[in-house]
Amino acid sequence: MSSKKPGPLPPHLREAGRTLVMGVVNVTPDSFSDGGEWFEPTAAVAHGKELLAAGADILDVGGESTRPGSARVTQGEEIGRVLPVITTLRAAGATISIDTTRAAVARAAVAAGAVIINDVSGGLSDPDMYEVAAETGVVYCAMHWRGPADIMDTLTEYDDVVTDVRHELSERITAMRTAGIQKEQIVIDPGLGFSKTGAANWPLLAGLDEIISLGFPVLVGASRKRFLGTLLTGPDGQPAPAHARDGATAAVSALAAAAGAWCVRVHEVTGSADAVRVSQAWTAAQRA
Ligand code: PMM
Repeated sequence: MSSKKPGPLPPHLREAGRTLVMGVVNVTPDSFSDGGEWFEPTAAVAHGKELLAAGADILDVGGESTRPGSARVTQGEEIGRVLPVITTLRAAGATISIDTTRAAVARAAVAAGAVIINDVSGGLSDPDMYEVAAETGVVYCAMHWRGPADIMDTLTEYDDVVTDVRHELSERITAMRTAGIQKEQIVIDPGLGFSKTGAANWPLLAGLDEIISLGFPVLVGASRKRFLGTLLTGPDGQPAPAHARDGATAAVSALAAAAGAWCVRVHEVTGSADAVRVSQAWTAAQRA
C-alpha cells in the first residue's frame, strides 16, 4: 500500500488506501508500446474511456513520444494533439495527468482540467516548467532523466544505479523546492528505461524502498518496456513484443505496490488494477 499521498489530488484518490493505477493514453503516431493505435482524438478518447472502465484511477495523456531515438514534435502540434482529448475525458469525469516536458503544454493542459503534470525530464527540459508547477499548484511528477530521447541510450553509466538515481532525484527535489513547488505537490519516479541499460532496471525496482526513502510518493512506469521484452525472450531468441509484456507488467505492479509505490503507470489496466488489489489484501492481512 502506498504510504505517501500528494496533497492536491481529489479526495477519492488521496484516500484510496492502495497503489493507484494510471492508464496511458498516447496521442502519438510512434510510441514504442502502442504507437499510432490511438492517434486520432476520437480513438484516444474511446481508449481513455475503456481504461477508466477497466479501473484506471488516472489517465496520463501524452502527445509526444519518448521512445529512444524519436524526434521532437512542435509545441503547437503537441498541444493540438492533447487538448481535445483532455477536455473530453475531463468532461467524462476522468482525473487527468499531462505527460509533457514542455511548460506551455503543461499550462494549457492544466487550464483544460489536468491535475497532474507528468514530466519525464524532471524539469530539466524546459526552464519554465517549475514555474508552471509552482503557479498552478497541481501534482508534479519529476522522473529521473539525463537527456532527450535521441541521446538517452548513450547516458547509461552509473557507479551504483540506485544510489546515483536517488542522488540525482534529490537534486531535482532541491531545485523544485527552491522554485516554489510545495512538498505536497511532488511525486518522483526512477525513470525505468530512460538512460538505463536493460539490466539496470532490475536493481532500481529491487531498490524501490531507497527511492521511497526520499520521502515522496513514487510512480513506477515499467509497462511494456524493453527490459520486460528481454526477460521474456522466446525460444527463437527474440524478445517478447510489446503487447506480450502485459502479464510481466502486472507482476511488476503487484511487487511495486507491495514495496510501497504510490502509483503504477500502465498501458493495460485490468491486470494491474487486479494486481494492486491483491497486494493491498496481502499487505492488510500481514498487518492484521
Ligand atoms: N515512461 C514513458 C512515458 N512517460 N512517465 C513516467 N512518469 N514514468 C515513465 O516511466 C514513463 C512516463 C514511456 O512509455 P510510453 O512511450 O509507452 O508512454
